[in-house]
This record gives sequence, C-alpha cells and structure tokens, in this order.
Amino acid sequence: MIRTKRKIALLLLLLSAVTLSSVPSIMLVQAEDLVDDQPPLITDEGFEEGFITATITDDVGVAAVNAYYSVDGVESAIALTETVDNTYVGSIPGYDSAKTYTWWVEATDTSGNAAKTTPASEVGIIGVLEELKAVVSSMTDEELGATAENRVNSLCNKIDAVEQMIAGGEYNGAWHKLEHDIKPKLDASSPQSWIRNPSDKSDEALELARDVQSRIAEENGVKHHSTTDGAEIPDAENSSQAQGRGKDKGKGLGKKHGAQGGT
Ligand SMILES: [Ca+2]
Repeated sequence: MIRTKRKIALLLLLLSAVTLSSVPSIMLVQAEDLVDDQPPLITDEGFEEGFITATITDDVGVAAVNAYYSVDGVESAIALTETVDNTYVGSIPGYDSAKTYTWWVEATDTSGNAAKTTPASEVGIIGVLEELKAVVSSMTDEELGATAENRVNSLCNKIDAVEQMIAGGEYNGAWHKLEHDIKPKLDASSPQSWIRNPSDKSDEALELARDVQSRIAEENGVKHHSTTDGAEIPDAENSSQAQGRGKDKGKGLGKKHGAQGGT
C-alpha cells in the first residue's frame, strides 16, 4: 500500500515535472515570436537642395536614422529626424550646389538591426558643366562643320570660364555667359549658331546648358528672363521697363560715390 502510494506520488511528481518543463517551452515559443530580426525598411530616399529625406518603417521600432554623404573626398554624417508619418529629414550644413554629393541613408531599429540604401550621386552644377564639355568635345564636323576642332576648343574655354565664375560665386555672370555666349552657339535656331547640322549631341548640349542656368536660378536666386528659351524664369525687373537694369550693381556704385562725397 505504501509502495503504491509512493509510486503514485512519484508518478505525480514526474507528471508535474513534465508539465512544468512544458511551460517554459511554450514561453520560449512566444519569446521567439518577439525576436526582432527584421531591419528597418527605407523607401523614397531623396536629395534636394541639400536636404536628405527618407521614409523609414520597422516592425518593432526605429531607433536611429542617419545620412552619410561624401563631398570633395570627405565623408560626413548627419542625423535625420522624423517630421511626419515615418518621414525623416536632415539638412547638409554648408551645402554647395556647385559640388557633387554622394550620399546614402542608414536606419537602425531598437534591436540593432541596420539597413542602408545604395549610395547615389547628386551631381552639382560643376558636374553638369563637365558633362556639357564632354558632349561638346564629342561633336565633329558633322555638327560643327569644317572648323569643328576650333569651335570645340572655343566652347570648352567658355565652359571653363563659367566653371570659374561659379567656383568664385559669380552666379549672375555665369548665367549671362551661358545665355549670351554659349547657348546661342549651340542653338541651331540662333543667328549666332555654330551648329551646322542639329543632332542628338547638339540637342543634349543645349539641354545641359539650360539645366545649368535653371540650377543657378533655382538654387542661387539669380532671376532673369531667358531671351532664347521663351519664358523660362519670370523676371519682375525686366517686365517693368521703366526701371533700369542691373539694379544691384548700380546701388553698389552709388554707395561708393556717396561715401566719397560725404567728406
Ligand atoms: Ca525590426
């Protein structure tokens, strides 16, 4: 009788042990479900005028979002902060639209899983001018006639001059050099055109020159009416003919003159 009781007691003990051991295993299964091994999802990453944006989501939670960028061979990082609905934004300090930036976004979730985007390049104004030089340099007698070599050299010198102006912050001068000295040569419909036979190359060159102009206008506040492209950029100054041109330059001269007269 005692033996039987002992047996039952042992059996119960064994059963409870089995039951108890099965409890942690159930908990383990639940814990496994909670293990976060999914890195954040980065979509819609973009770069505009020195602002880097991205949409970041994660199954558990986003811990940190950074953007990395490389300019002039120097790599830097900025933190992106959430504005609305998983949209993260950060701005590059001292952004220079003349330069080319290579950039990517990296996001980390609360479990340390990280994801990053493929590096992309945002070509700056100087980069577009280099593209323009490459297209111009590829032009032959077909586009430019028998004097193609001279014309290519001359156009490349003009483009170099624009690059120097931009490097020196002379955006206004650069815009005018493109408007009055470069675009008319590339535009087959202009009386000053150097294009004998319009081609994909000459079209592309003209398009690149226009692209540089619009970048100068948008990113550096140069506002002028392009006479060769129709209404490209509205200019309040030129629309009212009563006002003189070159308002800013005139002001500078006036100030100097006034200071001298004051003594
Ligand atoms: Ca996650």
